[in-house]
Amino acid sequence: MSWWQRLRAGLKKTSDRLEQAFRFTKLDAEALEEIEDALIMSDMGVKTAQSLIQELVASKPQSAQDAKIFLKNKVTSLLQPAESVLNVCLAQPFVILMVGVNGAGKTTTIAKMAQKMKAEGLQVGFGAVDTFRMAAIEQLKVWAERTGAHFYAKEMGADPAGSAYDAYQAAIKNKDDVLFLDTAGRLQNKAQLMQEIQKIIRVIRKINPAAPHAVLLTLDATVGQNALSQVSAFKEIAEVTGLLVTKLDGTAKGGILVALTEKFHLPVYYIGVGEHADDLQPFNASDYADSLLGESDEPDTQKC
Ligand SMILES: Nc1nc2c(ncn2[C@@H]2O[C@H](COP(=O)(O)OP(=O)(O)OP(=O)(O)O)[C@@H](O)[C@H]2O)c(=O)[nH]1
Ligand SMILES: [Mg+2]
Repeated sequence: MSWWQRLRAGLKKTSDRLEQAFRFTKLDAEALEEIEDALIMSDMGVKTAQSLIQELVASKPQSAQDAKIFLKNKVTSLLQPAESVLNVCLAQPFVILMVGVNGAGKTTTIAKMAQKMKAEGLQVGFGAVDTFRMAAIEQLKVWAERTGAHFYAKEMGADPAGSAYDAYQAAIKNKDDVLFLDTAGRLQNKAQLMQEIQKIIRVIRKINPAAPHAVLLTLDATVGQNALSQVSAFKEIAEVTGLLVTKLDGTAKGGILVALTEKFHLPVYYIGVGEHADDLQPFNASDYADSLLGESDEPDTQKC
């Protein structure tokens, strides 16, 4: 399956529901209720769904197709502020601190982003800051070997902030263009682990007060509305500069990106629809709205 097909397949539950809701002959109360239900069930949030319905009514669509196009354009404009390119040329090395809850997809997303950066000719380094689990260090090491990234790690159990510091020093010495710091997954309600992120930031700022140049929060889209509380919690302890949203090929309902953008106005740099490198793609508001609403055409611009 192409990247687009995987995204379509992932969001099928939502797009099927919306397609069904748009099979009305008259935009009456029943039809509006069905569209509203489909929007709410997509995880975009009740308030957003209700205001979209109000705007839809006010636009006085002449046909179901009209109504669908109106909604597609609205969803695109709600998502537009999130469309953004991560410019890693602003510093060398450009330090990216990866944060997120357990299993969100941080480590694999690092590997996928690194693969893209390597293809652009950038030199990449990985710092193993998740020192709690041997398997985490090993996993990152394997990805470093596969992607040709430099790998920086201390022994298991080492202080995470100290590991980050050493990785940064080594990346400077090796003239890496980008340094990813892979932190351990942490529940947003575990205060001590959350504070550790602040310590990591404090320590690497001793090398450069502008670092980290990006703090990227990886979110598993299948958690739905819980993603909102994850962003709130991580934003409280670190200045999250952008989002990476994974697993949109799974049981995600997709509307969560609308809710996230409305609430936090953070860039969404990449979305993930699978486990391979090509399954991570830059976020495009219009293509995404198309797949959410079940438009059948593959976008003109090939994604891979
Ligand atoms: N289907 C699917 N699986 C994904 C995607 N991104 C990551 N995964 C899978 O999710 C699982 C967890 O990914 P990791 O990268 O290890 O997650 P992590 O956030 O580093 O996890 P911890 O280090 O334990 O906190 C792996 O099996 C990945 O292959 C995606 O976009 N789609
Ligand atoms: Mg990991």
